[in-house]
Amino acid sequence: MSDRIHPVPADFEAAANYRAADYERDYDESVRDPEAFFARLGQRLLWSRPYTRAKDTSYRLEDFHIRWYADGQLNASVNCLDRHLAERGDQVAIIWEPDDPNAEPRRITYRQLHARVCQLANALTSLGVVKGDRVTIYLPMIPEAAVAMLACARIGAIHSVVFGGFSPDSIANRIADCSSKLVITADEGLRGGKAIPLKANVDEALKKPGTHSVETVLVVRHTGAGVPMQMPRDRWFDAVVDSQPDTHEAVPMDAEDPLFILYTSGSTGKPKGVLHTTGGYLVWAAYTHELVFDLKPGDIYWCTADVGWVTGHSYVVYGPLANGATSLMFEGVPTYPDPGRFWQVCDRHGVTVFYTAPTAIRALMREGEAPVRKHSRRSLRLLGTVGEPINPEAWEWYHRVVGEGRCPIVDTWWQTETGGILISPIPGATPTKPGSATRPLPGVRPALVDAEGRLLEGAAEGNLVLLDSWPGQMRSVFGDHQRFIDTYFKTYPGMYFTGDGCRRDADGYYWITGRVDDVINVSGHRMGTAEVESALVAHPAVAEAAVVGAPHDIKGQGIYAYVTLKAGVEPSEALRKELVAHVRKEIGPIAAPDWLQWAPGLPKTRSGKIMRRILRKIAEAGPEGVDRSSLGDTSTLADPAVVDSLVRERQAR
Ligand code: 6R9
Repeated sequence: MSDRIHPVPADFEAAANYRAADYERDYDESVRDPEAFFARLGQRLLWSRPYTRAKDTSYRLEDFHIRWYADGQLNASVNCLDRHLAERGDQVAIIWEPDDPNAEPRRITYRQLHARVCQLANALTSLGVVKGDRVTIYLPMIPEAAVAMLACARIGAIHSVVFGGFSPDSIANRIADCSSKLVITADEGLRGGKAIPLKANVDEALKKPGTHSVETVLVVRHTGAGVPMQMPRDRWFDAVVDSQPDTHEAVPMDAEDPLFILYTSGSTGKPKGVLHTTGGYLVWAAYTHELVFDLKPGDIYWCTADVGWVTGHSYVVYGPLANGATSLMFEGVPTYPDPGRFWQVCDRHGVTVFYTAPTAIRALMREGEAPVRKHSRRSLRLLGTVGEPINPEAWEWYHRVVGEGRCPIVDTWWQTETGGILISPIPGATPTKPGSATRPLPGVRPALVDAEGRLLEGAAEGNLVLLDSWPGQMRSVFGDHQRFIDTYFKTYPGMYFTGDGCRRDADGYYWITGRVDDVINVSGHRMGTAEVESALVAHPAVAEAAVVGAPHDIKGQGIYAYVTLKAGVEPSEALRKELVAHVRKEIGPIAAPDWLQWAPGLPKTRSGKIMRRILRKIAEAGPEGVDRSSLGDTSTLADPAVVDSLVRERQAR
């Protein structure tokens, strides 16, 4: 991988909230005196009852517990809304940019958002929802999604947001797992000009076994499409909410009372309900949002993630609103109506901080520079990425083309389980290296271990663990605490295991190499799939690549590469040879793909993660062809048809 260093730009550093010396000081304190450090961090929130102790955690299996600010009380909605009213009640909290570029954006002030959240909190109470009840939210990227989350938080109901792209089966499973009492949805969603039948999907889901706990479905009128309403279960959101008082006395929550559940897939089994609690989660979301994005008054901050993913929870809703920022919420997709949309939106609203995923960057890079250059992007001062390792090629393009070389890039490593960012540059403090998430934030203690759990020192490569807790850490798997302990704390006793492989260089920079189950062992050499992919993508003909291991007679595992070519490039035998030679040259002979299949598209989850499990199965198939049943559930893919074309290609080979 690239070892090119980008220093902190002098003008950025001069204006930054936080510089290198601040980082060293805070990091040292967080290790030397964690109680003092974390107690100070908690002071950024408003507590209705102050805590007397910040940290009370132990990873030892005999005495396992994770508690933060435990005797304190607060309410997340009060922290995101009421607290700001006196000083910035008329400041815009949420800018909403609709899917259709010709439709009107909405600007909602803190005062307006507070009033609407209070109304919904009153409505939920009148519908019998009480503290501890679960509420499923299945909404498009519209302000009502934030309103729904904050109204739940206000009355102490635990929200479970289900991404608007999930199927009726997935919704039903998630409702059944946590026995939701109420569902909040919309008539339809809109993405890239296409209507998504949300209400119809909920109707379908509620016919499935295990969903009888649902008493009420609130339906937001969004596109205005006619949808059948089943009385008395289904109620129009406006009809129930508009008549409610716009003040509400928030329910005080213990710091360790649950705030939300978010389902996430593991390597095996059904999705886990990752449980986050109130105090620690909000402290961490707010602290990291301000620190990593160098938040300043007047910033227009845009995180493109959907609220159906953890990034949307922490960095569209809770972090920015707890900090009194202006958060842009975008309903659409990067390529609609054209691949210049992101930059058109940046110009339209004067976006200063922009946070997206490498997959989006690669997709836009494939379209060339013209759609970017068409828009000014003058307001941008900081760029971020999250979700997967970013290949240096895409990093450099993001930096040079999108950021015109002036905007630092924060490559933020974290997980649904971690609640917020753990490893990332701090833009005014940390020189960056393309492809590296750089160094741990204050309060975070990463380490590398070998397969036996022995700690590795200095420059090394191994499995990424965390030696101690931080406030944003998940507290449990909903309904299955043992699964939480077994999944994360049994592999390496006394440590939290991330499931990621990682390299640390001589400067102490961390380079995430991908999930450990994505590491290929070629002739006894460990090979990161990300590394091979990065090399492939660095070739001018390649738009995107995914690499998996496949059984190999001599090497044990061989390297199987799926390659998507840039628009206008034709596949050929000569190009195939050229790409293999290119990887051999970039990394070395052991990295040369043994097989290379052209892929018109890659199977991705709707959050943009490549489903390597499916690619591995296709790559593993013997002469009898691909066994479709071995591919598992492909219905949650962004485009399930991609799988058919890959299987056809594979069988024809
Ligand atoms: C926030 C989020 C978590 C997994 C994580 C890792 C990968 C996330 C990354 C990254 C390299 C980054 N990941 N950020 N890998 N560099 N900056 O994405 O949560 O959906 O739970 O995924 O994503 O493999 O373990 P989640």
